[in-house]
Amino acid sequence: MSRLKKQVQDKIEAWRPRTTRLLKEFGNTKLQEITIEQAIGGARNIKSLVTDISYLDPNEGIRFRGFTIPEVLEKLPKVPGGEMPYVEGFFFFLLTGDIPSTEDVKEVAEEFKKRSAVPKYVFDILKTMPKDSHPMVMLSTAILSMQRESEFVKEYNTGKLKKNDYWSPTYEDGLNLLAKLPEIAAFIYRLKYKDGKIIASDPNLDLGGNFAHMMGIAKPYDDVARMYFILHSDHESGNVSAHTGHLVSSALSDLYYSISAMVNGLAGPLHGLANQEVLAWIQGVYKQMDGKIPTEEEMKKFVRDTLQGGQVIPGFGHAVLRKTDPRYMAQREFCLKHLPKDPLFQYVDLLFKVVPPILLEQGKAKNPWPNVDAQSGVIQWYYGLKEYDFYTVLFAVGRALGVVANIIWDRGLGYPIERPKSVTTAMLEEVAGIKS
Ligand code: HAX
Repeated sequence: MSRLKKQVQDKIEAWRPRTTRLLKEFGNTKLQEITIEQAIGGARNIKSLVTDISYLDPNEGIRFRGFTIPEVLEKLPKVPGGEMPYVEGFFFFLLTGDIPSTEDVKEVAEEFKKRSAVPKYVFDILKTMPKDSHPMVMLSTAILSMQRESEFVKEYNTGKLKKNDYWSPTYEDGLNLLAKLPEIAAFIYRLKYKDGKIIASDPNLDLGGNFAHMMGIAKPYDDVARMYFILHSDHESGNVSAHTGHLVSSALSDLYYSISAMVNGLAGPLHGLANQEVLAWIQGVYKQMDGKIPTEEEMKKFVRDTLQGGQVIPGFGHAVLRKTDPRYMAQREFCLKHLPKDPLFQYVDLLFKVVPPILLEQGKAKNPWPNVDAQSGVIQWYYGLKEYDFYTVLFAVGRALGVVANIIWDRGLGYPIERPKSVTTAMLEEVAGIKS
């Protein structure tokens, strides 16, 4: 057993009594009351999920294992010559809650390399898909096609796998899948947008560096990739992609089923696809402005026209956050340092200025501030990745890190199949005292 796996095992075993005690001794303790608005309104703020991997404070934003984004970026071991931490070290940190040593990072990177070979049939399947398939459909299909590789299924089918050990083959599936995702994503990109001219993986590089290499994009895109995967990894458990992964896995569907489902949830325009929508929206403005940077007044008009057309302003608002997303701020800092004069960045900066007051004045959005998706496409565009319908694939590779870590822990702590209760409209009317 690898040192990381042993560490995860020890941590899960030490943690289990806390979960068991809460369940057995305090199972009837009330956590909150639920309103009709919450039942109809997408379960907003209903506290019914448990995770120790990240926590989203509405005003502060995300903390991974108790650390803010600047702390994570500062504390984790960096790739020599780069500004960003190893993705492999970040995954170690998500799984264990400990800051890895350089030695730990090296070991995880080796583990990933050993598991990175993508079965040939995955590439064959991708090549036969219709040319206009969305890259998220291709990613989801590629992941699902590998379900036959599941170690969990093999062990489960022996009839000998005990519940407390479910996490172990799930860990194997998780590492096997994560190690392959960068190559699959880069393959989809090169197949779809670069005439199928595939660049072979370079086993000497770390995950982020190898991804940039396989995409065919020069430095510092390797750091952009690392930052992007880390920032998008986890946002506690209730968002659509993380929740879908957890939900599907709670039926003991293996990680391939779960992560493919996660990808499908992320593909919606109100969730991960918003980063593609932001770029599409900005490009629309750009064309109408003939490439000129709009004045504040001109930009306000574009925003108001969009709202009047009944559409949302992509990249703004959030179901939980009530301030500017720190993932947005981390990327903004990167832009200020590396591409301050970029016209698209100037567009986005102008939007940061004009959109919140307009949303406030409209009075509908509970959070008028920008989220992660408002800023991320600009950086990709600047480094030459202009095919914006690919952006959510990048998000998915990052998000898989968090969802895999969560599912390993879900299984370790024996979380049951998820099954919230539904009620009828008539029942709600009765509770509300409405007489028909
Ligand atoms: N532009 C215009 N209207 C907005 C808005 C925006 N950016 N954000 C919210 N609203 C509107 C909602 O559509 C809703 O209108 P109705 O009452 O007419 O239905 C009203 O304000 C109240 O919504 P809310 O309670 O503030 O927001 P929700 O929790 O329902 O939804 C969303 C949160 C993120 C989906 C929403 O803010 C939105 O659609 N934003 C634009 C899309 C986007 O950026 N999505 C990415 C979010 C981050 C993420 O998950 N990344 O992956």
